Amino acid sequence: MNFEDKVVYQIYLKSFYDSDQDGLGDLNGVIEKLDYLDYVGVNCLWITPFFVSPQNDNGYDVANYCAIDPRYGTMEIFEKLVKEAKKRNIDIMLDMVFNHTSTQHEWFQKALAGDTKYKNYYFFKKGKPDGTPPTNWASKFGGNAWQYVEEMGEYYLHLFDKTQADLNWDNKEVRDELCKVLNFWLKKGVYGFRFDVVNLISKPTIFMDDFEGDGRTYYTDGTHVHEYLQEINQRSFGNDEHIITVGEMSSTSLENCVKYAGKEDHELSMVFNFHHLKVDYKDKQKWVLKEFDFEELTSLLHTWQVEMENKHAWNALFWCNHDQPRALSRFGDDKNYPIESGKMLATMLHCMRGTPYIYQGEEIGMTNAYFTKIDEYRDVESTNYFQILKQQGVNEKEIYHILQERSRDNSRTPIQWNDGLHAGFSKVTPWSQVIHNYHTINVEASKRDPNSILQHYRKLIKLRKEYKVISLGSYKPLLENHKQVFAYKREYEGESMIVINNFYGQKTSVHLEEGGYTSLLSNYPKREYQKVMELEPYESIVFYKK
Ligand code: TEU
Repeated sequence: MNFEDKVVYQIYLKSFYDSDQDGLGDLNGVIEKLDYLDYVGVNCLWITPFFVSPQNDNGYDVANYCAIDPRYGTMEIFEKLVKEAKKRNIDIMLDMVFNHTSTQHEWFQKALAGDTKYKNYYFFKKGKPDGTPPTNWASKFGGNAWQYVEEMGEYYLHLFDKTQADLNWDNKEVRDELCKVLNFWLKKGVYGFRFDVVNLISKPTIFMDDFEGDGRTYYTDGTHVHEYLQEINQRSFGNDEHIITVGEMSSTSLENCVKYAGKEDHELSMVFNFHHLKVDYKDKQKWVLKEFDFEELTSLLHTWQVEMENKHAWNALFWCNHDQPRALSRFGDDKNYPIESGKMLATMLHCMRGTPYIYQGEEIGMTNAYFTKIDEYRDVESTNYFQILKQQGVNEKEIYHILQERSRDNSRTPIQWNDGLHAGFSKVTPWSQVIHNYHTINVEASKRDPNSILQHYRKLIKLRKEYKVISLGSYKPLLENHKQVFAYKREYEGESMIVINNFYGQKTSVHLEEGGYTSLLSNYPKREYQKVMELEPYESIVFYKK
């Protein structure tokens, strides 16, 4: 295994850096910023999809897996990126969206034209006798998950947007095609893959209505999913132990993740699960707000840490991605304690057992966008839900409040490189508005300030490289019943580390075990280890002893 010492940086390409002044980030923009990424200290980049796509879901609707969307660059530029990154010991990880294709994909177009071979690549079904869709399943972006095709008199399945048709993995020809895609990119020197919603690929043989939920119990962690992952592993990335793979697992279970990311199971290197990011969903519903439940958050994190370790499986650690609001605005305090809470969230995550992922902008303390007008929102999910919530009778003020907390656009705004025009992202108006706070929150300012969140991330990454206990140590929950502190202990061959994090803007105290520890990192002036410690708002300390 080689992924314990990795720190992955996620690039949401469209908003990273615009090198050709069209308002969209691009691959050449990544090349231009490689020195910055090297300065941050990361050694792997996950780049969100830049393949040919109509961009109805910002590239998660792929029309050609082996060609680059000209808006993002060319194959030559991509090859240059791989080479230039390698020079800085940075690997490239691609985002494979294999649960569905765009309806613009040649396969789907041929299916529409009546070619049976390609119809079998997807799920085309007759409606119920009364003409309604084959099942009552809901699309994740709102509405029914089946789209009617008039000319065919049939529906096709789309768990996401209606322009994202689900692929039929039970068809071996589909798996053959997808393995070809993986091998194509491996030959280009790619060293990793993130697989989009990959636990949704095994659909049932009989499609039935779901009277209790939105249909997910029928296709999540489906019957053949482990078998299919083992197969693609064997036929592509599994032949090189250096390749890192991470599966995005939607509404998954611990039991399944232990297999997806198990050392002996030959499926994937690690998994993203989202349970810890639903602790502020009321009754598990994304569009209903509630304060985050600290007890639920900490007990979930502890349980997954402990159980994954017990079963020799590996975690992907993350707070943020392009689908989640900014963690600083969500679990920290972006108004009163932005620096303290930003650093606390970073420390807490980076010292746990697993591979940490940094989402672009997180390292400089970027906040939610807090857009106030619907035409500032770009995401299909947000614009759909704006209407859906209206139809449900929610008043407009409340809808905006919900979007400001939950919209995926919150984390998709351009990176704030400096305090110049369009935050230095582009010289022309960007596709999504720059957040107004870029005058103070930006990369240049963070580089200058020795006390910035960015400098704290750099220290954390450095510590991971220096202290094996961070990358390889065992994990033990501490202070489990504390109402505002999340703490744990890591141990490895005689080294121990204690990490204490106050999650709130109020002071508190903790009782610790016998001493002998020294402080490695803190977000307040350095502190001595004591058995009883008073913690400042959002204080976070890493103690170490050998
Ligand atoms: O996301 C999968 C997913 O289920 C969510 O995180 C999704 O954004 C959420 O349910 C909406 O509330 C992945 C990609 O990361 C996302 O950007 C794509 O839109 C989606 O798959 C479809 O490919």
